[in-house]
Amino acid sequence: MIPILHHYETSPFAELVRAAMGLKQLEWQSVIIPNILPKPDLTELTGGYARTPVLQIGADIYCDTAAILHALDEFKPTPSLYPAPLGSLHKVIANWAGGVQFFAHVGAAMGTMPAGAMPDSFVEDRKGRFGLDMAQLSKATPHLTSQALTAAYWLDASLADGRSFVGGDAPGHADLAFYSNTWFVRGIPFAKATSDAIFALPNLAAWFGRVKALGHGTHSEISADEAIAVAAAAEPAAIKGRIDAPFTAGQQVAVKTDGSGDATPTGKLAQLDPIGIIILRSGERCGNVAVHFPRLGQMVISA
Ligand SMILES: N[C@@H](CCC(=O)N[C@@H](CS)C(=O)NCC(=O)O)C(=O)O
Repeated sequence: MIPILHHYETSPFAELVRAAMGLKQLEWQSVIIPNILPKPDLTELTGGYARTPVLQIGADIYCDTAAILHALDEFKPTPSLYPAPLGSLHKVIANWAGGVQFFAHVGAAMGTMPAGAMPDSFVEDRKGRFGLDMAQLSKATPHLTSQALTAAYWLDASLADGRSFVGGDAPGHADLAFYSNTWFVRGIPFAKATSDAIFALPNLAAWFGRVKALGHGTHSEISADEAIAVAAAAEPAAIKGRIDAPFTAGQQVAVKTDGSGDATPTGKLAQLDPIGIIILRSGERCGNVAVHFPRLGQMVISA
């Protein structure tokens, strides 16, 4: 089974997963999805989750980079995305980089863009779904820039002892999470001043080059219809985890992403433990699928 990534080029979280494909030298298939709602082909698979990216392995659908990286590590265990000595601490660092620091980097970069630089449809989508207000964002830009630069300074200082990656000799999830934030800032020409300040840090700049050199593995493009047909022809993999009380196996639940107003996927609960959440559901076109979420950042509600 070849992993299928549903993504679009400019998404930093998608870049994180593409770099994970590179770290593991994986062969994968790419489905380019819209960067705004509606996303009918994606939500056919997820049941409503509409963020970017989503990974598909047969009839198993992984929402959020935390669930995606865990899945890729099971799919091809070596080299690990959680190498020693940090191990699971990679997840802690990546959670910070992908949370408050993600908003600092994206806000700092997007706040520099003049009115009209982004399509109205994009601005409206982000306003409706995430409360993005471009006027307020541009006022917050100096503050957000200071937050991003502080993270850059910390990273540069950590690398000053000569280590190649955040945790030592081997790259892992934490590297990919820091990398995707700085990659986004670097890709926005209006944010050149911030990007220049970040990349003036010599240890960080050299580290960025090492992470970028991991590449993206090898991929080919397929259509959303083809990806849905792959799910329809497959059955979800056997469940390995347990269900933590007070929930019970088979219970109908909804999984709501913190801070998201997007549609909430519902299905029969198949796993709920610190490794993650799995619901079983079916779609008209995709048939039976298992939809996976990380445990952190998702609220499970009896439906
Ligand atoms: N916690 C999620 C965050 C994903 C996320 O917020 N992605 C952004 C794009 S980088 C997004 O979904 N934007 C709205 C969209 O693509 O429709 C993860 O780690 O995957």
